[in-house]
Formats: sequence, structure tokens, C-alpha cells
Amino acid sequence: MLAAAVSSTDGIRTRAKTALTRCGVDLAVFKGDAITARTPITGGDLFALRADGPEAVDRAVEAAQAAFHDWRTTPAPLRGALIKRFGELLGEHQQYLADLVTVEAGKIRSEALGEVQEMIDICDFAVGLSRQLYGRTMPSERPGHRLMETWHPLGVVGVISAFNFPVAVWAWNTAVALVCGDAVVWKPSELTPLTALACTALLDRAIAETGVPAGVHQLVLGAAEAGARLVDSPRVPLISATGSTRMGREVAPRVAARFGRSILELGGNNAAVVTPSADLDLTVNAAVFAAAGTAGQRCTTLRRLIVHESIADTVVERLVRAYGQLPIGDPFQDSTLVGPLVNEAAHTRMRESLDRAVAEGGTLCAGGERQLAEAAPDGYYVQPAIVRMPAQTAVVREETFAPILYVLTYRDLDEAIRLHNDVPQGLSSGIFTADQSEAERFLAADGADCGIVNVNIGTSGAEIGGAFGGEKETGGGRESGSDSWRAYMRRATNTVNYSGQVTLAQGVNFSQ
Ligand code: UN1
Repeated sequence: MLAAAVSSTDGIRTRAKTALTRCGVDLAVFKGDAITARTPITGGDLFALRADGPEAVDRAVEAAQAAFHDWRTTPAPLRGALIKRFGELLGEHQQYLADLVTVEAGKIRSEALGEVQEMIDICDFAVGLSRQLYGRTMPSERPGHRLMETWHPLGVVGVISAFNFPVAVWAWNTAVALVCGDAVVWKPSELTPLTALACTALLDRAIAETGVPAGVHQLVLGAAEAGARLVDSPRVPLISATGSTRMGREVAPRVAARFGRSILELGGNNAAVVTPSADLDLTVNAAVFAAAGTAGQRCTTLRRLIVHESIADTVVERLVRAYGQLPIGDPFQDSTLVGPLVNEAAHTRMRESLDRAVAEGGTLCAGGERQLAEAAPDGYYVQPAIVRMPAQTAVVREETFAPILYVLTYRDLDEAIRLHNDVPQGLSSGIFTADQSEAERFLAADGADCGIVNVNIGTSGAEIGGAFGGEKETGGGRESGSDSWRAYMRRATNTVNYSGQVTLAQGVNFSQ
């Protein structure tokens, strides 16, 4: 289903200006010509901006480090007060921030509001965390000794974020890192500078209002060279980077070479298994959001459906029918469910993958066509695609950041799990079943090998309370909830001797 028209670039620019101003961004930043803020809705240019070069990145790291020296001794619950205020400001500006997410990432309204909600939620979580940065006390083997651990702030955290979650993933890192007593230098995607400016303005306001050291958060806008400088900076003990596996392959060894730590959240190739006992209404409903939602541009997007051969025809038929009803178009229109791809390159990659899939024996069952090319010649709207594959061929094993759902079939659950795990990536997974033993098998040690494993839920749309991340080429990092905070702190093991005597561990005797 198609909307007839899309908003004009001028209208979108006006909307962006209002949102930026309301969030406290000084529009005087729009000088220079190194970065162009644009919108995938029309493909039109909105504003030109300066880019921060390597020296500016160094200055940001220095300023963050200076602020860190005071911030690390601020009691954690007081650090929480900053995030509490920031969360309130996010709530008050939710509509404006969502506008900017729609403008820059092309997300539909509900998903853009949801992304901002994810920021608010992680702030709540981090405020609670500020009173729960627990260390353990262990029994000492020596009399009159106490053995314990303390978690201390780590230093400056470099956050590199991607276009598809331009603000939520930054917030997962930043809310937690700040509560942990770290300072943050943020290098957002060059495709989404406006959301970054708006969030930074709100955080700066919270920083000023709560009397926090001014430099604890720094924004650097720039291309890959700015990111590279941050990655190589010896004064940044932790790099948290979200993006492609290709990007992670560059970042990880460089950070490791200087003995830095990294949290990597890279590509996914997420699959769901559909067993004969599955509730098909629920399955189709969940799969359509997971595969076609966000125009297939989540790292958690459902890319493979592994269906029992006895129900595969029915499942595909129902999916094709549902895909035919999907309203595609301007994400600012309330009825739209599928917005644009981020740019022409994303569309080219989708086309190439579909051609490869067909060459590898696949049958295109739905979608794949470009839409609205007349109304938006530089906007890339596509009909989400479903391709039935005879086997898990090379193209299926790669992540294409676009709405392509490959459907494979299986005979027994062992085969389904084997297929499921036989890809290089390991982010998110799901099983649709009413059979508890099948669900448990999928969740077990010899089941799905991903960081996120769901039952009767699609692969995307995780809550912030859990740890988020995945295995294999997804990079192994964990962010957001649960005990992910530990990666943002350093652990000190403390032994205190109150016995008045020297007793050596392991029974060692060294007395003269
Ligand atoms: C991403 O696509 O990089 O689970 C993050 C989800 C969202 C986060 C996705 N909460 O789909």
C-alpha cells in the first residue's frame, strides 16, 4: 500500500529547526560545509555543518579527562541526580527528539517515539543503578582479614554510534557510563548529526542545572577520521562502538593494540524458528514487525525464518498477504508502517542481495520493488521482500541492512538449530512454538548461540532491562541493562588486614 506523497524537504527543514530550537540547540552551529545533515524521507539536504578533525577530537578527550578527575569522586547517587534530570528533560522533549529521529533516520512516528522512550527508560535504570554499583565481599582465608572488591570509575569512554538507532544506543552507553563516574566523548554517525546535537544540548542543560563538571560529555561530529582518532586515543580506556562487522574488524585490533577495552555491537543475521505447534497468527504478526519494521534497518531485524516444512507454504502465504498490506511511505504520516531506506547505497545493496539470492536458487515471493520514486526521486522506499531459499547460501549468511526476509525449511529441530547457528553473526534469535520442550531446547546450551534468545517473540525490540549484545561476529559486547555496567568500571580487589600480624596467603611461611 502506498501513500501518494511525501513531505517537502523545506517542510522537513522547518520541522527540524523547530525541534532543534526547542531542545536548546543554537542554530549558529550550522556553519561550514564538511557534513551535510540530510533526510532519507526525500533524500534532500537540510543543513551544512563543520566537522571535527583529529585536533578537535584530542581537545574533546582532554576536556573529558579533566572533568573525569572531579566526576570520579562525586558519590554515585549524586551522579544519578544528573541522569534523573536528563531523563526528565528527555520526557519533556520526547516529541521533538522523535521528530529529529524521523527526519534523520526515517523512522515512523511510533518507532521514533519508542526510541526516545528507550532513552528515558535507560535513564531510569541508570538512576537506580547509581545506588547499586555493588561489589562483593568474600571470606578471606586468613584470620583478621577482610577480602572485598570495589568498583571504580574507569575514565573517558568513547561512544561511536550508528545511524539506525541514532540516540538510544548512545543513551544506553552514556547514562550508564556517567552514573559509573566516567566521562563520555560521543562520535555519532555522520548521517545523524541533528539528533546528536539535540541530545547533547539537553544533556548540557542537565549538567549545568545539576552543577556537574562541565566537560563530562563531549560531542564530536565528523567522519571516519574523527572516529579513528578516538579509537586510537591512549586516554580513552573504553571504546563502545556500534556498526558493521567491517567497522568492528578495524576498531577491535586498534583498541586492543593499546590495551584498551572495547564493547562491540556489530552485525546481526537474526533468525526465528517456526515449529509445527506455533500459533501462526502470533508468528506472522511478530515476524512482520521484526522483518519489515524500521525498513529492515535494525541490527536485530529478522533476516531468516526457519520454518518446519509441513507449514512452510502456509506461513509464506500468510506473510506475503501481510506484506501486501504494509503501508509504505512518508514516516511522518501516521498510517505509515515502513519508511525509507537510509540512502541510495542501502538500496543498491538490497538490489544486489536480491539478485544474488535469485542467482543462488531463491524465489522472490514478495516485494523488492522501489516505491514512490516519482514523489521522492532521491528517497529510497522499498517494498519489503520475502525470498524462499532452497538452502542457506552465501547471500543468506551475510547481513544486508534492508528488509529482506529469507525463508528456509527444516525437518527436525536439530536441523533447525544447526541452520540457525550456521552463520557468522550471533545477535538475536527466536523460536515460535507451543511445545515447551522445543522452547527449552532452543534456550539450552546446545540451542541458539546468540546473545538474545526469545520464545514467541521476534528478534527485535529488546527491552533495556536486559543486557544487549551478541556473540561471534556481532562482537561479544554487552550494553544497556543487567550487569553491563561492569564494563564501564574498573574492579579493585581489596584485602584489609586488621589482625595486627602478618599472615601470608596459601600458607606460605617467610618468617626469619
Ligand atoms: C540496534 O539496531 O542497533 O532490540 C539496536 C532492538 C532495539 C535496539 C536495536 N531495542 O531492536
